[in-house]
Parts: sequence; structure tokens; C-alpha cells
Amino acid sequence: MFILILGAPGSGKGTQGKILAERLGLPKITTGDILRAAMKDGTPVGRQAKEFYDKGQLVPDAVVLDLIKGELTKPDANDGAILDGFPRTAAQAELVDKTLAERGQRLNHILLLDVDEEELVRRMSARSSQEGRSDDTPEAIKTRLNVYRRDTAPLIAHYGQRGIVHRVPGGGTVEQIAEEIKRIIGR
Ligand code: B4P
Repeated sequence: MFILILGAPGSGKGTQGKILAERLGLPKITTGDILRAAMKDGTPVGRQAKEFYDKGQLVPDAVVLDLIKGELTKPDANDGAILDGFPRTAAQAELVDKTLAERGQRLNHILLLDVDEEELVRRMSARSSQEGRSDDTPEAIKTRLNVYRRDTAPLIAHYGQRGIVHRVPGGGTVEQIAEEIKRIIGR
């Protein structure tokens, strides 16, 4: 089973993705974590990503598409995975659809975490004081929200046509949201 967790920055994709992956025994693929590790290790991908990441912009598809393909074709993602943080652009969605279709698979569910903007900003600002993530600055947060609206939100309509998008109210507690997701997925 392939499940995509979609939502604005700060909507709780990472938090709910982890709970879901553990419950279903599936790997979680998180492009944000992969890019943060690459930047920390100073790899070529990390060096290319950093200038975009720190400003809250998307890392260009030219850098991210190979990374996504590599992750999806790893043996542990053969039977399913939780996708956290990608696809984020039309080109990434096309690659995911094509890679899965080549193996006779497809995205089964898309969970759209719906959180109002005030709460998103509150969460990212709170994390900023705890973790000091380089893209949790006020300026980068603003850019991330704009980029989400412009580049990623259109994917809702793209997948909506297939009837696999479930809107999940994401403003409650972590446990309430996890319960709602369990109800939607049916396990
Ligand atoms: P990500 O790491 O994916 O970050 P994000 O979308 O901004 O989400 P974030 O981690 O903030 O939030 P989450 O929803 O988990 O991407 C960072 C950057 O990497 C991008 O800007 C881009 O530069 C690059 N990138 C990543 N993937 C890319 C791709 N595919 N293509 C191009 N570039 C890419 O929210 C979690 C926060 O909310 C946490 O602090 C958590 O504790 C809190 N929270 C969660 N649930 C909560 C709840 N119910 N109540 C209160 N707080 C809650």
C-alpha cells in the first residue's frame, strides 16, 4: 500500500507519517529528512540543496527527481511505503505515478492534512525555538507557505480526479488525528 501524506509546512506530515508507518509496518520516505542528512554530510546533493532549503524554496526537480526514483526503487519499498514531503511538484507527481505504474502499482490513499495558517505559523515558530531548523525563520516560513500554495496545492486537484484524496482535519491533538487516519484507511 502506498500512502501519500500531503499538507502545508507544519501540518504534521512527519508526525502522522511516523505513527502510520509504524502501525502498518511500512517504510516512511521523507525527502526533507534525506535532504537535511545530505546537507549535514556535505554531499553534492546537500550542497546543491542548501541555498534553496535555507530560503524556504523547493530544491529544484533536477536535484530531487533522481533522489525520489532511488528511494522508490529500493527493495524495502517494493510492497508499499508512506510518502512524506513528496511529490511536491507536477514533475515529481508524474515521476511517482510512472515509477509505481511500471510495477503495476499506484498511490492508494492521499491524506490531506488541513490546518489553518495561523496554527501552521505557530507550530513552525515553536519548533524554531526548540530545534533551530534553518528554514523555520519568519522569512523562510512565509516563503514555504507561498510555495506550498503555488506548487504543491495543485496536486490536490490532480489526485482528486482519481477519488483517492481524504481531507483530514489536522488542527486537533496528535492522537485525535491519528485516530481519524486509522478510520479512513480502515486499519
Ligand atoms: P520538509 O522537511 O518536508 O518540511 P515541511 O513541508 O516544511 O514540513 P515540516 O517538517 O515543517 O512539517 P510537518 O508537517 O512535519 O521540507 C523542508 C524543505 O526541504 C522544503 O522547504 C524544501 O526546501 C525541501 N524539500 C523537501 N522535500 C522536497 C521535495 N520533494 N522537492 C523539493 N524540495 C523539497 O510539521 C511538524 C511540526 O508540527 C512539528 O514541529 C510537530 O511537532 C508539530 N505538530 C505536528 N502535529 C501536531 C499537532 N497535532 N499539534 C501541534 N503540533 C503538531
